[in-house]
Amino acid sequence: KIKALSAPVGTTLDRWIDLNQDQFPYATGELSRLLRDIGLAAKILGREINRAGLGDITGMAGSENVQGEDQKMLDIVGHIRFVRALKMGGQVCCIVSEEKEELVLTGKNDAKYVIAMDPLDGSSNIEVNVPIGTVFGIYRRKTEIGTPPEVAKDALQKGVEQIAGGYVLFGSSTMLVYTTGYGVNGFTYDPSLGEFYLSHPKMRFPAEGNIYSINESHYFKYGEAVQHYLNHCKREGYTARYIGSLVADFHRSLIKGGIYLYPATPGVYPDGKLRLLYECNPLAFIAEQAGGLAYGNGQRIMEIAPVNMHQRVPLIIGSERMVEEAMRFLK
Ligand code: AHM
Ligand code: MG
Repeated sequence: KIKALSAPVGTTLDRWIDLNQDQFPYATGELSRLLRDIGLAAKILGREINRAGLGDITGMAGSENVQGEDQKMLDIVGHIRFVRALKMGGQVCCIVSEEKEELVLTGKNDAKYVIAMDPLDGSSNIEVNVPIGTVFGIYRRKTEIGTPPEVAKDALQKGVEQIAGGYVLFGSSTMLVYTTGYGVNGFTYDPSLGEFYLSHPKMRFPAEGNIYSINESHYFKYGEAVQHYLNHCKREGYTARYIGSLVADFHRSLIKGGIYLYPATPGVYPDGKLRLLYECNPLAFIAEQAGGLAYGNGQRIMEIAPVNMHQRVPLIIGSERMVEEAMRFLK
């Protein structure tokens, strides 16, 4: 296995990608270009988000997405910005997006890669100025290059097939955190220079942690096992933190040590709320690369075989010890 790259803090994202490129002797540069396209789309979307309160884009768009939820205008803006950047970049043949029921075909049938993404997650937080994020997972296409991509073969791949996974956190600063399977690195955006800089090299979950993150208002809807676990968290004196923005809640766990749970709520979300392909899998990839764990339905998230592009799965993700402890209650 190729060793995780080390580069000094302050290296630009572009330079980092070039250095990484040298690590893959047989790579032809397409993945590097794709990562750059994502960096560019993140900058463009970040600009819209930063001035969101000024335009009339924080409200409802009047339409519903696949899951029947109201779409915020910024959700759609995020989708459009990413699709445009990815189409122009030409490295992906298709896109699975939370905002589109069908597979988005880019028309680039010669492209090698498939991307699954939630262009703007946590959108209920937009109008209250709370962190939101983009989540993405990248796969190699399984159909032959030059042919039209297919849902079953290209979109419905297991998380273990990801060759890159990451998120952009639009918080008090904008960060891009991603892995290509050789550790996790975080880049912070400097708006005055228009560049992402390596700020968090080789990110690792602290092995321990004492922060638990869950929507506890559903306590009586969760099964007994989850209730026992939550009682345990309180008895142990763990700290509760819940932003309601998956990327932000995950990022805090990654930095401070902690666990995030979105269990099933029978009657409301019988399979949990979060989507396997473009919310759980990319974060699971990052979690495992950073020494953490990610489970759903007692199974490693990345080993679940998807049957539907928008399927949901209960999620338990975070620091190793905390996830193991929760799993003991939930088995
Ligand atoms: P979204 O994709 O519609 O934005 O929903 C996903 C979000 C996650 O960011 C967050 O963790 C979760 O929904 C919060 O759900 P709830 O409000 O039920 O606690
Ligand atoms: Mg989402």
